[in-house]
Amino acid sequence: MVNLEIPTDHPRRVSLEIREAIIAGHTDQIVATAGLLAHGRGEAFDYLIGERTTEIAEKAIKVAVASILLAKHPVISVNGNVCSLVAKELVELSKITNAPLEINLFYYRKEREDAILRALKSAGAEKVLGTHDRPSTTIPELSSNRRKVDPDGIGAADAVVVPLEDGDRTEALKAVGKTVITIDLNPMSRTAVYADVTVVENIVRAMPLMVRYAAEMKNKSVHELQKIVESYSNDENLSTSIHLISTRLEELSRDVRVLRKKTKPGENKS
Ligand code: PTJ
Repeated sequence: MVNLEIPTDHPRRVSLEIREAIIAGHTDQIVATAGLLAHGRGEAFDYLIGERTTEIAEKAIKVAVASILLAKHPVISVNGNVCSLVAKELVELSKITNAPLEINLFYYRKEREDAILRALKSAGAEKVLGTHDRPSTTIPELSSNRRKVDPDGIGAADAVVVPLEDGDRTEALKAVGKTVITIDLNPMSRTAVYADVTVVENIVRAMPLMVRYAAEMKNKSVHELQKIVESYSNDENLSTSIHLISTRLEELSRDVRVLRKKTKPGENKS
């Protein structure tokens, strides 16, 4: 539900629409108040990468999908921001890759869990793990609410997709031997640097591409998928992403006039 009427020719239309989706998610109790701040941080990094899917992000997306397809028991962790922005795509990716969805919240409130469950169900999810009526186990070395996980989900997973994640949990998941795949616009966040695969991209653009590649790559052999994963270095991916930001800033610092260039709504403004 969008409260603000955004003119179709507004140069920042797409960004404003995403913001409205987060605000609506907050009104509906899906998004934590801190999730609004997390979104603002993401917006700032999206500006720095130029609000587009970079080549390096698309490569990381393919590696992320290959890692999910190779896993014996992959799980997709869902928080409030992710649910409010890409519920439909989460369900699609879960179905294509047989990776169950598990609600796992940093700022846990039962009302939020219920709202997220409703949103996922209305987006087509049949089964959702991590709800309060399910058994739970704990991830050692983690003190936040997120230490509670579903024994049939993250508890048993060999690979976990944790988009828009806080660093402590990523480190704890790594410490118990799980492969961690994340989507995070900040290539310097702790999650980004501790994960095995970091897609430096807005989740709004990343998830539809992950769904598309999952459908395309699902029938690849294990050998082909392994080749994709083995040729990848997450450190290189992060270095290139940071370099891309610094190059872009350097170019803009030489000529800011390009920032005044007229663009169509949703196109890179710079
Ligand atoms: O719903 P909850 O209770 O589990 O809480 C969720 C939030 C997001 C509030 C919680 O996990 C949190 O505080 O996360 P952080 O530590 O702020 O990390 C969120 C990361 O996601 C930051 O590095 C942001 O730059 C990044 N981010 C924000 N919006 C997007 C994003 N990355 C990709 N796409 C976005 N749209």
